[in-house]
Amino acid sequence: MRTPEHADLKNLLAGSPTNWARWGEADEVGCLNYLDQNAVLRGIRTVRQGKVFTLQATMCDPDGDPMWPARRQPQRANVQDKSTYREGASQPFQGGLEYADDTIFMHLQGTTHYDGLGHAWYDDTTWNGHHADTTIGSMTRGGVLPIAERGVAGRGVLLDMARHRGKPWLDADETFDHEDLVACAQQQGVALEPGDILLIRTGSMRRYRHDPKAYADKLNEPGLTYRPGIVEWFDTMQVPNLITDTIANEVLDDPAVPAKLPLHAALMRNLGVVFTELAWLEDLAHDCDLDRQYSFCYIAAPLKVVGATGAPANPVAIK
Ligand code: UVW
Repeated sequence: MRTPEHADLKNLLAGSPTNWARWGEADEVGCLNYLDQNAVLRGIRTVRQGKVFTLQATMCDPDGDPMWPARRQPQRANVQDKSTYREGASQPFQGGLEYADDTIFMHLQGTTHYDGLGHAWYDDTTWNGHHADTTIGSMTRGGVLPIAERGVAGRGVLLDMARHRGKPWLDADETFDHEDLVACAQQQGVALEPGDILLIRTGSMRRYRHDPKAYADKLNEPGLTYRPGIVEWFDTMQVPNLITDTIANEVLDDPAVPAKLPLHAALMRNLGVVFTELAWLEDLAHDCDLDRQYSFCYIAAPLKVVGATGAPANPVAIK
């Protein structure tokens, strides 16, 4: 039973911009279309120092990995190693070479990952107007494969909201909006340009590694929140890809907003902004704080998993 204050996303987002059909009815990569050859070269032109940062969070950490509660921790296991040779279950190759192998069981969204544009929907309709039945069993529209095949490259800009607010990490339910992002960029001395890939650091990964139990006990991450004008801002800025160090790229619960995860609806489903979640931004952010270079060449591609709603990635930032 819905309470009277519960607003349907359909009502909340009535009149909000969409990019459906903008790049054709068959499009499955949305705002990645902004990353044309000139945009890639614009990213490459930011490289001045030769510093490389990898942005995937370590996975299968003995202390656990941050995870949406409905998802299980990844489980990696050796299926062959020195012990299987000792037990006689494996035989060395002729000449004596032996090897180790392992398997993993994981949610494809169980570490730093890209989501396909059909990953989240409302009103039975996904990105570009496809029926939500296209998600059943295997994604026949808006899966992660088209993103994986295209790849993502361009000018990335880090907005370090935690440092901007003078904290090691934002509080569990702390929110910010597009105006805060602009203020953060100004304080950092970086000019945001249309087509920039946005990386937003809340410090949540650091907070998780500091105390995983406290983090999981009160799971409400900080993050972007829905405010009038925010969708228009993303649209005007032509943001192709939003990357954060949180599970959902937006605050999980904002009492001032009468619907959950409205930015999945407004940005991913309606505008076609590609989401990357659970990124490790700590090393990059520390370096940006030291050298004050907050723009870089960002390059990423998720794994090419046919039919998947999302897939892991280890993005790279080069300064
Ligand atoms: C949900 O928010 C449900 O999933 P994700 O964090 O992968 O977008």
